[in-house]
Amino acid sequence: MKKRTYITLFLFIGTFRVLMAQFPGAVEKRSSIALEHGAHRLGKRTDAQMEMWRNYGLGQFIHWGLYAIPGGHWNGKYYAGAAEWIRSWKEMPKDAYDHLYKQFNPKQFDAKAWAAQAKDMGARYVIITTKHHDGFCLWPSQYTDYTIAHSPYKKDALKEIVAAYDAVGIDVYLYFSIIDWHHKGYRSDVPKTPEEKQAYEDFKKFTANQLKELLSNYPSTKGLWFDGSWDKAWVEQAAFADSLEAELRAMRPGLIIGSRFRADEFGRRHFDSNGDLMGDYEQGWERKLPATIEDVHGNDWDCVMTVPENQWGYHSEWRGHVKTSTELIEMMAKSVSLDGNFVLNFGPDGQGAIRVEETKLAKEIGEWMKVNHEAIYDCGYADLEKQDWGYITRSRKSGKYYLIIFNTPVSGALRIKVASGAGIAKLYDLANKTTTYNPEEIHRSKVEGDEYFIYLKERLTEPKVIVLETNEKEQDSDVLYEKAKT
Ligand code: FHN
Repeated sequence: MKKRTYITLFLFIGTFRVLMAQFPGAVEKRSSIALEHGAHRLGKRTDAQMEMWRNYGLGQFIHWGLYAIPGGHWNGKYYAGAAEWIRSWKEMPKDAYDHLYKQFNPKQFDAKAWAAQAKDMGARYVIITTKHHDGFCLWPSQYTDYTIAHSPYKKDALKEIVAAYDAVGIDVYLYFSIIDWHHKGYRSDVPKTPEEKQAYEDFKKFTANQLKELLSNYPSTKGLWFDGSWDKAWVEQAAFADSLEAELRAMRPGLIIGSRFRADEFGRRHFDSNGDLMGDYEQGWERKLPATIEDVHGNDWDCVMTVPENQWGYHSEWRGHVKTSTELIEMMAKSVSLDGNFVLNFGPDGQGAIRVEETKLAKEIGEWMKVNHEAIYDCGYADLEKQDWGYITRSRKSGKYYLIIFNTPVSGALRIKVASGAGIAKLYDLANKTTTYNPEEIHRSKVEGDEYFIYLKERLTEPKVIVLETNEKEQDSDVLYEKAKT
């Protein structure tokens, strides 16, 4: 390449990068090809239902099914994998697992107690496993006998759960696994023989029927949370899954479905072959968090998190690191500061009881939320420079900023850079609004006009929130929403 060509290319890339940096949410397109089964919408959904989802902040995940009975052990042996996967362990006879439903009789199951605990924790939505990979249905599906109706419990546990959470004002989302180890037609690999192909067609019909059944049996549910859609066989079903998704959306206007349901015609999942998100929010943040706002590409997203390292269903013996409530609160604050929701998983045992460790965490998170929920609910990305002491969120409704502090700086001073020319109007503790930080305590930096140092009154022993109101002109929520979009 000639020197001039190099310079032109260099300048072009430079200009492009500068533009991209100004619009961190913009997705760098890999290509622009005509897709029949790619994303059907560009950018965020802006309807009321989705806005409600975006503003939840905190959710609860529940994994509950037959795997809760062995609880990660079989014949006295410890299973080192995730408890809900025990059926796939060589030590666990498949047949033995498939008969566990005959023992499913959770005497301590109390949906109202679960809902009350979730409410106390501050959760605003719940995702409940209606059917995990084992294929066992927590509702009396008319399309299989492998359901709770055929267990000694007999009753529709899902109905009890939906009613209990509805009653306390927590929105319900239904988890549904595309993997179904129990269904004869289910395949993980692409079916090859005509018999296999026919069997897989039956499985697809069964899947569609069950999903429609769930939506009509539980009309108050707000969305579907899909899982297990990575199988090669399913990835090939772009056209089928796309039309099924359209049917489900038509059945329930406003229904929320994440990016883990279907692939495009080239097998791309989550993001289609043009780099656009398929579904209403990104569902790829499992047991991990984005580092910066650029990582979320301007999309809605949720982070689903386990308490131990990788256990979703009940495992009677947790090994490895078990997260503390402060760690979980920090993950929640980080999620909201990057425009996402944080969803914490619970795995009730075979009797339907929520384990002591989870109950303790729910209580501690709830105590923090009672004081500080304003910094989490209806909040999102603040568009202020990230600081080492913690996270900044901003209310999409009031425009207030929340400084969620996890580490007291050695100097005792929190650095904050407000929007250019905004200036600080009010600064006070969220826990005690009378604890204000008056102007003498704010030493405006001489170096840069909009940078402040806020001197904390004490070293923190637990995360605390300071509310910051600036002199920015009042903006209506639409404008704020646009800003948060990045
Ligand atoms: O295999 C499952 C796992 O058991 C669990 O249900 C999680 C929850 O998001 N999803 C799958 C792994 O990605």
